[in-house]
Amino acid sequence: MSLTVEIVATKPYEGQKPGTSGLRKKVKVFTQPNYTENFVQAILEANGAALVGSTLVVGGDGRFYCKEAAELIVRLSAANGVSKLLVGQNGILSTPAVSSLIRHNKALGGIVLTASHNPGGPENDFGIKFNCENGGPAPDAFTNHIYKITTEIKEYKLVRNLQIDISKVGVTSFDISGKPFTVEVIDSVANYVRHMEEIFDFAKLKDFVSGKATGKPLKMRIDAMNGVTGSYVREIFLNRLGATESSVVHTTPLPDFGGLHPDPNLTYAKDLVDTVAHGDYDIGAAFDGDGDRNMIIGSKAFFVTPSDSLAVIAHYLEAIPYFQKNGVQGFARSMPTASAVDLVGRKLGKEVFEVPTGWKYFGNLMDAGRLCLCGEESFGTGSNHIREKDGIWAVLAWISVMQHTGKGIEDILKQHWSVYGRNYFTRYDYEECASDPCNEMVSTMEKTITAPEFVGKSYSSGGKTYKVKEADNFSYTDPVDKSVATKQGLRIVFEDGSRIVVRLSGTGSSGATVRLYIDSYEKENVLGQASVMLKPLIDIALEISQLPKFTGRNAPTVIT
Ligand code: VG1
Ligand code: CO
Repeated sequence: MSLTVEIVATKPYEGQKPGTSGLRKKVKVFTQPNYTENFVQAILEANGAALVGSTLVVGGDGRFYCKEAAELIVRLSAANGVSKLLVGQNGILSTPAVSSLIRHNKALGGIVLTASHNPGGPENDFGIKFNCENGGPAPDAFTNHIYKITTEIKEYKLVRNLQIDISKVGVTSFDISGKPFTVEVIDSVANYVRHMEEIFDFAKLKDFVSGKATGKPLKMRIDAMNGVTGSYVREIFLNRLGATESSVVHTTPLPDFGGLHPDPNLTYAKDLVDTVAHGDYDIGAAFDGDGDRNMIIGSKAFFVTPSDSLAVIAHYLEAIPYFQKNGVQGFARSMPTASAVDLVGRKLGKEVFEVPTGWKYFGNLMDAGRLCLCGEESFGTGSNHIREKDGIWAVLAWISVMQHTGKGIEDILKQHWSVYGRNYFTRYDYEECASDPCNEMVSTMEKTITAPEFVGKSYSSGGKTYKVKEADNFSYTDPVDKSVATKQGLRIVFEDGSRIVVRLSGTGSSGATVRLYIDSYEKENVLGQASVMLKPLIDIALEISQLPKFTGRNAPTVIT
């Protein structure tokens, strides 16, 4: 039976502007009549003529409304001339898995249903983002185009009667007004697991994890935080690497993440941190809702900052077969990320890039063959095996480093610092503040720090004095396509290389979140406590930004 395309009249909704990584709003916003339809239609149209006859990947982190949204995308795609959809079973695919699938299938792109680390459930957040044919998040020019379409949209196209059961793996073909349309529901984990097996030496890792090689099994606690990684974690760590059942927790993806806030940091992954602090573990790890972030802790919950994690992996890339085979190109980090990886890059004679916050800025450099490893301070680490950060990949990289060195995590870090010195780093997040005062704070601070007399000024606190070397609102010119991103965060750099960075989050669903990043390098004094070492600079940052006055907050919501 041939199905027909229906044209449905609609009106624009305000505010469908993608942020750092897609559009994120409350579920109640997405479920308004035509809201999701409008945005998906805009994504499809933004692909222009390439959409007709294309293949797209669809999947998400399993949060509330994912399945309904995936089914809706099937009906909209069918009506807009897409020829094939690869849909994760039950709508489930991690963000790195989507990126991998797009690349393996040479798809035009993928629609990812996630609000990442934001809480899920009917009262919380949903999100949609588009990844392009390189597998990476759509660049600014593309998301601006999507946004423009949402402001002018008058109709969307739908095949209303198309019925599809995405709970069963299999291929279904349809006839849409005489044109073929295929939906292939795929196993959510199979392709990704194969990809990881190509990158790492699973046989070696299995002997290490199971204890066959060392005489004692690796004691792990891998916490999927009820997010999408649960299914991947079980297959990889239990079935392939032979870890024991008790090594993995919270491995059932739940629509509300079981009430957890699936953000792998010291505040929201408290259960992991407490358990590893009091128990007998060699490594603890957690991921966010969509599986692209990771937190790594060592025995006794020894915390590895994401900036250090990146630098250590860079130093030991030869422990990973993928890099032995493909070679090591340059490294990169987002601007607020501490510059530990730069030191490794310098030593190895590699290019090192500093890009704005958001994984989309790494893609061009990877596509141009100039970048193979990158990271963000926000618990993002990844390589050019895909075009997204990849939480499970990072844990496999760390286990490879442990296997390669025969050392524990704390020792690996201490040795690294003894060679390179240490970048002390902390981030303060002030979540859900009122928007207007935060915008005012940023514009006031921008005026202060870009005034000519600001450079050369000295600030003192806690017996330390810092002299301003330069200050700006970070802007970035992509070395490959020369596109420019402006206003990417206020940055004060002091003479000794220490930095204060302030920016507003682009991933929240309401209000404003202020992020304050503090970074200070020490060549010799590498065994201090970050909170103590950075206290003077934090006080100076609060003074210059007048953050307590503008936000009314005396303490951050999250400290990393
Ligand atoms: C945050 C992080 C940023 C990350 C982005 C998406 O953005 O700071 O580093 O790329 O989230 O990650 P913002 O604008 O809120 O600071 V995810 O795992 O939420 O897709
Ligand atoms: Co994420």
